[in-house]
This record gives sequence, C-alpha cells and structure tokens, in this order.
Amino acid sequence: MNEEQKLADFEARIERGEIIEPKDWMPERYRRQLIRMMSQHAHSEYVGMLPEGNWITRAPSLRRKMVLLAKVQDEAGHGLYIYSATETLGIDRKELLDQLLNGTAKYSSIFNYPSLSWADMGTIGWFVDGAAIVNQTMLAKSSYGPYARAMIRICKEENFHKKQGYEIITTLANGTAEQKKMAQDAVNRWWWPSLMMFGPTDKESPNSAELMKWKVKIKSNDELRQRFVDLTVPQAKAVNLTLPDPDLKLNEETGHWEFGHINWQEFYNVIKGNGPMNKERLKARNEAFEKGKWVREAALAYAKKHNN
Ligand code: BYC
Repeated sequence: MNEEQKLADFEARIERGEIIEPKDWMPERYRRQLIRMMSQHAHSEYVGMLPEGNWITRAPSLRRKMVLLAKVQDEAGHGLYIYSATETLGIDRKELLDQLLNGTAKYSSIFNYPSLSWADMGTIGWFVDGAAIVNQTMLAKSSYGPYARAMIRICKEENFHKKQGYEIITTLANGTAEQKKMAQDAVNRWWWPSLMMFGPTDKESPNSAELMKWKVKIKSNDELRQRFVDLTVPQAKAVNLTLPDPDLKLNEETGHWEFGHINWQEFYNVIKGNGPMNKERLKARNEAFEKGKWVREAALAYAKKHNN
C-alpha cells in the first residue's frame, strides 16, 4: 500500500470505531498529536501534585492527612501511566521530562494558581478533579488504545478524589461562619480557572478539528465545559455556595446553564508562563528532580547488578 492508501485504511478503521494500537500503522501527524496531548496530560498530573502537596503537613486531622496523601500519590501514579502510554508512541520519557523541566512543555493552566487555604483542597477535588472526570470519561473512548485504557483506571480514582473534595467543602459549608466564608472564597477563586481547563472555545481551538476527525477527542472543548457547568451548578446549590458568575442562568429550553464571559486573556497569559505560580511550579519540579538524582542512580546501579 502507498501512503495514501494507508491513510485511507487508517481513517476507515477510525470510522468503524476500531482502536489503534502501538504497532499499527498511523499517520505521523496522529502520532505527533498524541505525543503532544498525552505528554501535556502526564505533566499535568505530575505538576498537579504541588498545590495539594502544599497542604499535606497542615491537614486538620489524621484522617484528612491520610486521604490527601493517598490522593496526591494517586496523581503521581496517573503521571506514570500516561508517561508509559506516551512511550508506546516511540518517545523516551527522559525527553518528555526534559521538556517539562526546561519550560518548553505545556501542562494544565489550573496548576499555576496558588492553594491558599484548606478549603482549596476541597475545591480542587470538587472542581479540578470534577472537570478532569468530565474530560477523561470522554478520553476513555479515545481511538488510541493505551491512552483510552489508562483513562479508565484514572477516572475510577478521580471519582474518589472528587468525592473527598466535595466532602471537605460540604463540611466547611455546614460549619462555622468563618469556615463557610473560607469555602466560598475558595469557590470564588477556583471557578473560572476550572472552566479554562477545558481549553479555548471551539472557534479558537487549533487542534480540535483534527483530533475529533481521528476520534482522539470525541467531544469538543465547549461541549465538555458545558457538561461540567451543568453538573456543578446543582452541587453548589446543594451546599448553599454561590458560583461567582452573575450571568449564570438556566435556559429552560435547552436545559443547559448559560454562563458569563471567560477571561481568555488570563488563560493565554497563564499558558504562556505568566500565571501566578508558573515559576514556582517549575522551580519545585526541578528541585525535586535534582534531589531525586541519587535515588535514580541507586536504582539503576541495583538493576545493573542484579540483571547481570
Ligand atoms: N492548560 O487546540 P486546543 C488532573 C493549549 S490533571 C494549558 O484546544 P487540544 C489532576 C493546548 O495544549 C488532568 N494549555 O488543544 C491532577 C494547545 O497548545 P499547543 C489534566 C492548554 O489539545 C492533579 C493550545 O492551548 N487534563 O486531573 O485540542 C490534581 C490550543 O488548545 C489548556 C488533561 O491534561 C489548558 N487548560 O485541547 C488534580 C486532559 N487548554 O499544544 C487533578 C488532556 C488548551 O498546540 N488534554 N491548552 O501548544 C486534553 O483534553 C486537551 O489537550 C485539552 C486541549 C482539552 C486540554
């Protein structure tokens, strides 16, 4: 088969809903798009440990500390699954990590915001993991097998994460006036950045058309953002917290919650590296990498000794 026939064959497979596996023929562009998206996702999990890691030593009880510790550890695991899945596309993890550590790779905008109070642990689980579930439930049906399979397990764990976050928020929202204020303040700060997690509007999204044609993404950025809003508004009402958007209103005809204008200038500013915490996040990851050098060397030496 020539290249044209191979492409037609590949697209026919996608059309039939077949799953593409690492050794199957794929267009170079499909491979590159997956490496881009999956590595950004792996980096997000890896950097995403930092805002919550910041509160492990200050959790208000032993139970909360154990749960948060387990959650942050899960995020590291998610990073590992997705780095491994990305390696099936013929790229080395070391190269991907280098790109993260030297600041040339992207990771989710959301992790460039600071976690200022204990209530942020609730809001991150509720909003950030909640948004991730909406996005990743779709990605579990993605056309690339290793990515889709990683998403199934990740989504199961994210469901626990979301519940632990909502539980923290429910406790605070039903607590003292001060606790309720703390919960509301966290909701006010994390709401808009959470909506930005889904990426630019469909009109402004350069990659969506190609990714949807090849069923890497099954739903568009705007469709997923809307689903997240529709799911979250009733949850906020149930705990008597207000979402910081005066334009939120239910459209009785469509059944969807309409929402106000997203500050896209802020989004682009954050993904260009100028968000409130971009520099600190990269610094923390670089320091951790340096501090872990002796562990990597020891592990390699051990493996060498015992494999010989
Ligand atoms: N942040 O054409 P578009 C977690 C970039 S972690 C930064 O729409 P696409 C968790 C985009 O990359 C889970 N950059 O792109 C962990 C592109 O730039 P390049 C995080 C963003 O790929 C710890 C440009 O903007 N989830 O759950 O079609 C604790 C144009 O965008 C963002 C994932 O990573 C953003 N928010 O769609 C708690 C999901 N949005 O590459 C929780 C996997 C867009 O052309 N990724 N950009 O230079 C995806 O689903 C898709 O890649 C996106 C973007 C929806 C994010």
